[in-house]
This record gives sequence, C-alpha cells and structure tokens, in this order.
Amino acid sequence: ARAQIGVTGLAVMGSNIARNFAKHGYTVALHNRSVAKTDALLAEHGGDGDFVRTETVEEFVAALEKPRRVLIMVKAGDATDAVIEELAAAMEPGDIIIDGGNALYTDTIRREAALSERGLNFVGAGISGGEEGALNGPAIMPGGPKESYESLGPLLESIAAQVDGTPCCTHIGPDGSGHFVKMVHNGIEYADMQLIGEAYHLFRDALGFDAGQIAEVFTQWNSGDLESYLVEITAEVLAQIDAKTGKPLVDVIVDAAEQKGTGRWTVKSALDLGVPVTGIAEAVFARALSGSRAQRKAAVGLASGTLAAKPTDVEQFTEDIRQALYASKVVAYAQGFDQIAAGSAEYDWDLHPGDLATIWRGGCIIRARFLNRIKDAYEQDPALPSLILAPYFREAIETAIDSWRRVVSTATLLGIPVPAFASSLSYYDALRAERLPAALTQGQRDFFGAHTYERIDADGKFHTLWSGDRSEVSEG
Ligand code: NBP
Repeated sequence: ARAQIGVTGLAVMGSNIARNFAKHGYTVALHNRSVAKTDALLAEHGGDGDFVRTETVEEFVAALEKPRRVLIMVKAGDATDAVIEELAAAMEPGDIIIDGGNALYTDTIRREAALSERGLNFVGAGISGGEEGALNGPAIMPGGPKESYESLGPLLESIAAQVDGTPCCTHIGPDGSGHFVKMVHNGIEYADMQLIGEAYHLFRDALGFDAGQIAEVFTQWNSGDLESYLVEITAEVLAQIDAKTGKPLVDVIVDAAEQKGTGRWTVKSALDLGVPVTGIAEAVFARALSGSRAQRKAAVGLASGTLAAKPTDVEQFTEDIRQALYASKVVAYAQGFDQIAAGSAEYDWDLHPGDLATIWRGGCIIRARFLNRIKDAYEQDPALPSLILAPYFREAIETAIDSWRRVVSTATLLGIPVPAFASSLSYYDALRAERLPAALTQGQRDFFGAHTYERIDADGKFHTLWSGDRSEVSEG
C-alpha cells in the first residue's frame, strides 16, 4: 500500500482532481466503476504523476496507506450511497471517506451519522470551480469530524486554489456543513448570474447596445470593484462570434435557462430556515420562467403600457447599472450569509462567515475582489447583524442608492424585467424601514384565526374579541 489518496469516479471532475493530487506529488490510487475511464485517464495523463491503477474496490482500498483516504467523485444521489456502501465494507475503523460530489447536505448528515457508527470518518466536501478548478485549484469546503481534517487537510489545502498564500480550503464544521455552505455558494452564484443578466438586458433593451458593446462595458467593469470571475466570463461570452452565422453567439443561443438543482435546494432550505433569500429565489424563478417556452410564446405581444422613456444620458445610465449591480450583489451575499448563520444555529455547526469569504476568494465560481471586503467586514465584527451594516457596504450602498432606484424605476417604466434588482432594493428598503405593514398582517391573523399579537407598549400576547364586543384581552 503506497497511495496517499484514492479517487473513485473518474469522469471530468474526478479525473481532474486526481491529476491535481498527482501534480502535487501525491501517489493517487485510481478507481472507476467501468475500468475504461481509468485506462483513458492513464493513457492521456499518466505522465502527470504517480498513479496506481486498480480495477476492483478491494484492490483500490488495498492500494492505500492507512488511515486510508478515499475521495468519491460520482454522480450525486443513489450512486454516492452505492459507492459508500462498497467502500465501507472494505475499509477499516479510522479510515476516511470523502464525498466531493454535489450532495444535498441532509444526505451528508445522514451518511456521516451512519458511517461514524461503523467507526469510519465521513467528510462531505463541497468543491467549486468546475473542471478547470478541479485541475488547477478549486475552492474546497470540507465538513466532517475535526480529527479527520488533521490527516486530510494538508492534502486538500495543497491542491486548492491559493490567494495571497492562503489556501481556498478550510475545515468548515461538522457533518453536512461543508455541503451546506457549498449549496449556499451555488445559490449566491445563481443570484450573481441573474443580476449580471439583468444588467445585460438593460444595456440591450434600454440603451440599445449590441453584444460587442456590452462586452466592452463588462471588460471595463472587471478592472474595478466588480472584478470577478463571473463578470470576466460574461465579457468573453458576449464577445464570442458564432462561426456559423457571424452573429454574436449570445444572439443565437435559445433564451431558456436550465438548472441542475442546487439553487432550488438553497431556496427550499431558506424557506425551512425562515431566511429571506429573495435574490437567490428570484434567480431560480427567473430561470424557471425563461424555460416556460410555450407560455412565453403565447404571451408575446401583451401590453407594455405607454410610459416608456429611454434614458437620455447613456454614460450616467451605464454608471447607474454598475451601481445597481454592486448594491444588489451586496444584498445577495448578505442574504446568503444570513442563511449560513441560520443553518449554523439550526445544526449547531459554529460556522465562521469570515472563513468562508476567505476561501471563496479563489478557485470557485463566485470568486471576486469583493470577497476581500466581506472577509474584512467579518474580521472587524464577527457578530455583524447583516453584511449590509458593515461600514464599507453601508457606504457603498449609500453611494449607489439613487442609481439603484433609477435603474429599477426606468426598467419598470420600459417594461424590462429586473426581478433581482427590484427585489434586492425592496429587501433593502424593508430592512431599513422603521415600521412595516406586518402590524396589519398580525391584526388580520388575529381577526380570522385568533392568532394574537404583541403590543408596542406592553409585554405579553393580546387578542381582540373581533366577533364580540371588540374589546382586547390579554392571552397567557
Ligand atoms: P458525473 O456527475 O457525470 O458522474 C459520472 C461518474 O459517476 C462516473 O465516474 C460514473 O461511473 C459514476 N457513477 C455513476 Br453515474 N453511477 C455510479 C454507480 N452506481 N456506482 C459507481 N459509480 C457510478 O461526473 P462529474 O461531472 O465529474 O461530477 C462528479 C461529481 O462532482 C458530481 O457529484 C457533481 O455534482 C460534482 N461536481 C461537478 C462539477 C462540474 O462542474 N461538473 C462541479 C462541482 C461538483 P461510470 O464511468 O462507470 O459510468
């Protein structure tokens, strides 16, 4: 036995991570359900480092140094359970099984509990960065027993992306916490993509820019506060010319967005936790709406009203969109971090938001200059009630606020949908409101269901005898 790590599941992600380990000097045992993938990897990239080819699970497990460390990179769901079962039967107490797939965090909680009863360490590691990240340095979010991180951490940290000498990998917390934060990361990614999409839509339909012009704007933005992987690739996608038609590629792609489900998971979890992640939810719904092709086709031509007035100052409106994007992005992250805090409290995970901002600075899809600001904000005040209240973001929004309102109102008058810009602004306005209409909601609930309400001037719960003499009684 001489391999320090084993990788099973050698599709694109698993192969690239195995190569990444090998390039960092580790001996990597390789396994895949069908041997063909193992052999293809060795044929193409066997020269990347020291690999041990195995065919059966028994051979694979026998090739590993103790405590054995196996990274599973198979299709998330039933396949993961099947592979875990086979491995667990062949492994010994103290060995470590890592699931690097996109597992639902509640599955990870279940798996960790079952495996720890058998003496095995189970680590649910969220891995972000796609194929390229897997090969050259992803962001890794491992959750599981702290002890296992002592043996596993150095390996993961060495293959992770590095920013300013800091690896984009740290022990997140117990059981499902790694996959939970990876899920919220993906939710934030959805919101960020939707916001960028809305900015693009405004340039196209409010200012009449073509894809090439919009690409230039995004390229320029990428050298400022908005610098990020998503803004960078947006410019590249918009600049791409279709070889077949000579048109911008984006103009020949069908405008129906698909999803694999991690955004939906984030919103479902947020609903259960009672956290308003409006930006993420709007992003998930916007993709669903775009995909309702028959309905959309039938609705083309519906009235748009008569209030359309295009912005006259192109330079000003361009800056307005930039500011609206930045402010809405702050809201999306603030909401995502609220969900993380709520998950941490619900499951007793003791998560550290500043650590997450630190490891998301590189490797992952939402990597951005902006994350340095989030890291600083949590360093200054680990108990921030909302990211929006950190001095830096508070001021950024103060600078952006008029632009943000102009963008949302202009879009509304022009009939351009901006669900994420608008809901983020509403969220911000609701958060800072001194009095919300929720008082009326409570009155209604008490009226039809005797659900009681609290008073601003007395402790306790109260109920008005709505169907009686309408006097108030104190409850409990
Ligand atoms: P896929 O998600 O396409 O999974 C293919 C792999 O799963 C193959 O190795 C396949 O073996 C194996 N597999 C299946 Br399917 N059913 C199996 C079973 N019952 N028993 C054993 N092996 C089984 O691969 P991927 O796109 O490389 O993604 C791997 C994981 O990483 C997924 O969980 C994914 O969600 C996650 N992830 C992907 C990305 C990305 O950008 N693609 C990013 C981050 C995370 P076979 O070769 O024998 O069919």
